[in-house]
Amino acid sequence: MKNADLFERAKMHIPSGVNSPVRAFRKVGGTPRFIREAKGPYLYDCEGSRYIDHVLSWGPMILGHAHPEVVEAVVEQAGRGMSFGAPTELEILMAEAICDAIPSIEKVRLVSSGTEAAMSAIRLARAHTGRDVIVKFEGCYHGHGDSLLVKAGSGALTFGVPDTSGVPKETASTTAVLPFNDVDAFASFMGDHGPKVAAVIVEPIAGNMGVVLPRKGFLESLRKLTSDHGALLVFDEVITGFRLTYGGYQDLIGVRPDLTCLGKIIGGGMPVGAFGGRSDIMSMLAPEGPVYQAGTLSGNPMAMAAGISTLKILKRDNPYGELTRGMSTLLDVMREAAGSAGLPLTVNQQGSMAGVFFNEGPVETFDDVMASDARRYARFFHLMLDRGVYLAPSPYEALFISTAHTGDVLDRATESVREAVSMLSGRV
Ligand code: HOZ
Repeated sequence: MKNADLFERAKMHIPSGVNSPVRAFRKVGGTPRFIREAKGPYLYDCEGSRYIDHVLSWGPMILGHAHPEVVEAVVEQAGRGMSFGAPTELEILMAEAICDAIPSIEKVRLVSSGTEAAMSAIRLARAHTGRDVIVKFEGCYHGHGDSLLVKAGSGALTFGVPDTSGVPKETASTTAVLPFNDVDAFASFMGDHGPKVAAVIVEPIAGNMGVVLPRKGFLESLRKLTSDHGALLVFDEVITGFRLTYGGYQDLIGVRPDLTCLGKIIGGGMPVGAFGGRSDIMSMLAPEGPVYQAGTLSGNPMAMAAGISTLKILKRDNPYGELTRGMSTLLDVMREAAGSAGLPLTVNQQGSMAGVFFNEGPVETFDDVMASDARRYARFFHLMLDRGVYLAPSPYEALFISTAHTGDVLDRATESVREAVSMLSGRV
């Protein structure tokens, strides 16, 4: 079976042949790989080619693919039933684990995706404050809910349609978009419109325009000014939750949001999302309160089994130091190779996630990201793919590693980076 044949067949009945736009490879060119299976650090496509996977399902597979303990938990649960549409103890275990790990979350509701989590958090914030305006930041992505798909990152940015069609003007007009990392712009906006703002939502580390770290004081200012103006602060930790520490990035920096969105790692690879925070706010959710939110598959037992076992392993093994060291090894080689080739390269790293930009740094804003050379990234992507390393097929996504990326695997990925970067400069 060929990737190209499957792609043609997929296009017959699936728009563009994919169920999420970035997968179509349009920003990098070429044929998407159709994955047959994955194990540890590797993906295997339908042609039998093996790739070291640095996408890791866009973040969730922090333990690598098909981790035996996670698989065992899922298989066991499958034997007991896959969906009940009724409460389970597993949901309580998950909620307890989240609330224990992230102190700002006093109560949490489980949903099926990060999109749902962000959409619901926004609805809750509007109800709680009785206000309509949402503030988001350029290049941050919070799923594809209508209010949040304005100047968004990820696929929306990859395909240059950050303002999607199909969203009513009235809805888009209640979302204000400000530059990420610009405290003055935020302070001035809040000075003018603060009393109308229901919530400010932010990825505390932007992970959907590559990886862009918050400048010192940025998140602290969001916290202070939202409190001053009676607006809620929502951290979208769908990517960062449990990726950088056992808990949220918020715990590393000591900024406590009112609401937090989670997803990815807490589902261990299964479709999951969660939003939680202050008890007085969360209590406004139906049936206790007037804010309706529901889902047949919310808290699904299979997803809970995968997520709980993933969290258990992360808590037990505390692999975060090792993950950071692995990523640093890879990136050091990347910087060194670019340096000796005289290639402009900026790498933003936080623990086991990173953004790779082909331009002079620093890359701290959306404009800096847009100034990076997307065509050079596409070339880099293919040079790496040819060497059996799978990176995100877009310059506006993150690079991840898992606990399975060690020893030989890391050596091979590192060697591939060295070769690919040198070839980019035309020296080999
Ligand atoms: N929004 C995801 C990355 N940040 C892409 C999901 C996918 O294409 O699978």
